[in-house]
Amino acid sequence: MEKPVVLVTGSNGEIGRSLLERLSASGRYRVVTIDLTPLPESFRPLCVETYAGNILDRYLLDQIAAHHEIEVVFHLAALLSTRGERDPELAHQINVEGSLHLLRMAQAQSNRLGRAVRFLFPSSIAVYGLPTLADKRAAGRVREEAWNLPITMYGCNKLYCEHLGRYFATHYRQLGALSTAARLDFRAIRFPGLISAETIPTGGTSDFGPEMVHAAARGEPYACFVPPEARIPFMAMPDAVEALLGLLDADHATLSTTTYNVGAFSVSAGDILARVQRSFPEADVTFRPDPVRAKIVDSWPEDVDDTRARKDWGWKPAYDFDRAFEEYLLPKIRARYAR
Ligand code: AKB
Repeated sequence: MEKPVVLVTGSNGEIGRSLLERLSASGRYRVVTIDLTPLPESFRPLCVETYAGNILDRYLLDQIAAHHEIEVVFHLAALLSTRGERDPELAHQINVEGSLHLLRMAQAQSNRLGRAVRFLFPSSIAVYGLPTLADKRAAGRVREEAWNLPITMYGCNKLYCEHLGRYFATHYRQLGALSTAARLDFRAIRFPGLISAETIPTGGTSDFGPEMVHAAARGEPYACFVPPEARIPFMAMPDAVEALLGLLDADHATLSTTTYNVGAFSVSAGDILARVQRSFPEADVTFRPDPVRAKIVDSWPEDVDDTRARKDWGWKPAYDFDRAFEEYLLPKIRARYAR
């Protein structure tokens, strides 16, 4: 039997590249990708087909769907929180209209195949909005339903798309479709800030974590845009990819919701600096808070309650803060910059 086709949007981004490697290592799928920028040569052998194009191009999406029997979609393409504040309308277009196009395409595929296409959507801690630091401290680890009051366009977009996905999965009926039409199987994960050894993020607000680590490893000075006490949850990239695959593989019957928190470790910018200095004593880091970006980080929770993901589909991060540094970030980043 042919392996199922997986479509990855935003394949050239941070999560995308790690996911492609992991999907290829699993040997279970044929991977098709779409990203605005062409995939680097080294990633092409991991895919059966790669498209350079825009997810707002419905004609292109229809073409992709016509050429492949897509059974799984990882819709990773997005404009992140800092970039989204610079151009909120563009963020809305990409994050909401783009997601709607993908959902519609996947729904049509479900109907065509006669079974539910699984649609994996990376949401974010940006859907939360704690109005004050006192609220943030008092809230501690937030549950999925709490504080859904985002202060960024990106956070609003992610929260809305979680609902859009839930709507497609539970209520949507295409006009004229047979009552037996298969519904989309939508599953979302609210990711914390992600730290990858391979790539440096762009346009996000949790970027201060990975930027500090990479700058120290490169021996470059870094001006951190949040104060040392700014704290949010973070996760090492391999855990983020495992979370996506864990939720993908979960039996639908075990899922009590369409959207899950996942956590790993909660640290402040000062904690990250202290850990960086242990490995790179020469690290030249200063704190120069940017009021807009610091406010966004202040509005995000200190930590998330991921009890539901642990219970429903066995989520458990492999990397805590120390292990993420010792066994993943430091060895890989050192090797990367030595090259
Ligand atoms: C961002 O900073 O915008 C993202 C996120 C937390 O979703 N990394």
